[in-house]
Amino acid sequence: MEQIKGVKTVPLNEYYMSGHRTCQGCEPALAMKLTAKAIGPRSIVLGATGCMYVANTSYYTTPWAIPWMHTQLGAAGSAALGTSAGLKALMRKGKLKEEHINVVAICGDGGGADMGVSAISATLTHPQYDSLIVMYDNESYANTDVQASGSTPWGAVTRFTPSGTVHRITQTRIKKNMVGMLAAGHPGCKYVATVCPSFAVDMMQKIRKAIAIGGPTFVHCLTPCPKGWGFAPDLSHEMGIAAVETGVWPLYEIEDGMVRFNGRSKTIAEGGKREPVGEYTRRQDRFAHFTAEDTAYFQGTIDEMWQNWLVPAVIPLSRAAQ
Ligand SMILES: Cc1ncc(C[n+]2csc(CCOP(=O)(O)OP(=O)(O)O)c2C)c(N)n1
Ligand code: SF4
Ligand SMILES: [Mg+2]
Repeated sequence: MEQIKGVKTVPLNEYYMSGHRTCQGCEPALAMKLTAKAIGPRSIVLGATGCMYVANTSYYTTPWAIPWMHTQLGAAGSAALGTSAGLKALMRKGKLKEEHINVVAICGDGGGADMGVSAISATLTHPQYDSLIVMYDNESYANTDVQASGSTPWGAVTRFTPSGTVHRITQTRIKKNMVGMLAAGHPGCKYVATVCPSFAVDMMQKIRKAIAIGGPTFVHCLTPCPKGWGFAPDLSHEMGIAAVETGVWPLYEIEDGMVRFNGRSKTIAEGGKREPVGEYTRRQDRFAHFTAEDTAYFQGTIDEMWQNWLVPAVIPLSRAAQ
């Protein structure tokens, strides 16, 4: 497939269309649309349980205009690997015409960063099977009413982490660094990247690149969720932009072990200004209980990742003085 060079070369055809029942302003739905555009018609999509399964599979309707199959919540990795291996076997036996079919598994953060991380890890150790895993990250188990996941940011209110009078902050865990972890631990995986639908061309370019590179690849997509994060549906787009501009969500790709920052994150990595994280948190109800101290603490975790990590915003290690 040809690389998408800019907005003028974005494919016009849609393969994720009307027929779904996601909330207004649902960015995971936009992530599906952009992914489908980038992968095109010769593709099989495997969708793990979550909003992007439940809201997309109402009886007798589907937004998918390409083959789509549901898979179990923690099974995006195994579904991708099994489908890719199955296609290969069928083609080898002459039961299927020899051609490249894109295998793309899609999971949420609960399914991918928590429950399914072992299956994703296993898939990334099999370079002979082509597949892409896209993890849309709305930073909660949204479909079951917004419980905290390992991908929920510090301090955020969820159904399981309310803010109380005795304990203002009950979500005391720091967001898991999924891409850094996968990149550092899987030498057989040639491409991992972070994306956000607010940067649509960048996202489609990376999805297509992941497929073109071959082998198992992984893309982590930050997808603002109006219901779970508590903001008006027309603000989804700017919420993604604020995540990148504040440095909360760095946009980068790692190809054959080389890290490349993209867009605004490249400017930040080169020493450019980051907006204060308050510009991001103050617009979301899940952070409404934050005091100035809480915002300062959250800011500190973002500063730490950009200033002190071995590879800023990617690998959370620093070297001890010998
Ligand atoms: C093994 C298993 N445990 C629990 C559930 C219930 N369940 C269905 S969807 C869901 C939330 C999934 O969260 P995530 O993967 O982040 O996707 P989102 O709902 O946020 O889109 C849960 C817990 C399930 N379907 N299967
Ligand atoms: S809860 Fe969030 S992720 Fe789920 S359909 Fe609504 S906006 Fe989309
Ligand atoms: Mg989720």
